[in-house]
Amino acid sequence: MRILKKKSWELPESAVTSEQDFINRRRFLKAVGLGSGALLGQSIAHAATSGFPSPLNSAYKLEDLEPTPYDLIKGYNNFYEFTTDKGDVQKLANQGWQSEPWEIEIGGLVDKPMKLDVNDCISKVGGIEQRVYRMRCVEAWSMVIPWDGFQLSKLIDLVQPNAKAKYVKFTSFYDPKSAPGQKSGSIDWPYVEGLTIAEARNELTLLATGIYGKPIPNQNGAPIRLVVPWKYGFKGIKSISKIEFVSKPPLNTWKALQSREYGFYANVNPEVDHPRWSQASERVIGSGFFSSRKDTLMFNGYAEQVASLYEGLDLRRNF
Ligand SMILES: Nc1nc2c(c(=O)[nH]1)N[C@H]1C(S)=C(S)[C@@H](COP(=O)(O)O)O[C@H]1N2
Ligand SMILES: [Mo]
Repeated sequence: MRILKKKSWELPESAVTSEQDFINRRRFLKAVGLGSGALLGQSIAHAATSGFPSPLNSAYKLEDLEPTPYDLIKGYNNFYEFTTDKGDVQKLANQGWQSEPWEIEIGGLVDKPMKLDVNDCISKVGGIEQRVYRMRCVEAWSMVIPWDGFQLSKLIDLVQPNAKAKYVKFTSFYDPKSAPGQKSGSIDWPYVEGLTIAEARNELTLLATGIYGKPIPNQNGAPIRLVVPWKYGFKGIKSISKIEFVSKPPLNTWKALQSREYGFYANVNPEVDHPRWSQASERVIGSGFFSSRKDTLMFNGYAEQVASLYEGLDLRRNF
């Protein structure tokens, strides 16, 4: 990753490891007797174990959609702290990086700052629930993921932001010794993301601690990651160690990398193309040998819940 001729975030979608390459490679490894467990030699890490099994919240079920197979959700990942190769994240995130125990610090412009273990955090907010959400990456592929987690608004109520708090800044871990991608100079680590307070309080906004009813795998952002299903996937910051309430919009990692292509809002919008590819449709991961495409929905299908947040905002300029 160090001496890329083209920086990876500048690659067109077609140049990124395709899902089919990934599936073919897995098939090959299976055929030669290296199933996932053997291949990874991994002792399964147990991130935040609190609250399982979690009850399904049937208000967020997505009747019309089949969840993406678990193997694809945990085997096809973007997690640049480890590698830019989607098929290798699973291996590299399970070779010595510790997602347990995990402390999370919540502070900034709040009346009740706190620093606590992630499992204590889960108990304080009253446990977790399961919700099935669409997930749409800015690279124009999508999945359907059954998350376990809790509504971020519950945590906001606990820490009580004051009147000056207008945005929420999220920061991932920094551990270049066990996260090889962080040795690279191309990204200014740690990974940072941000939301407006209203976005953070929206009913859809989750802090996820599980997938498919099990603690979230390292490669998906153990032990706790953000899920904002109406935004492109890069807003869903993984492995959060700090949450701060601030007065100015935080400069998020992808915007810092390439502000012409990636903005602060990053709302899924089929009418506003990426400068180098169309956002009108998406490749459905796991939809068979010739992954089918489907039309991308405004706000990824969540307009009813979030459109009011952006009334009067020019979505073309505020991408
Ligand atoms: N810390 C961190 N969070 C991150 C990323 C990353 O590289 N580092 N990649 C983002 C991108 S581009 C996507 S599409 C999603 C992928 O999540 P998944 O691997 O669980 O599907 O995580 C997002 N969160
Ligand atoms: Mo993404």
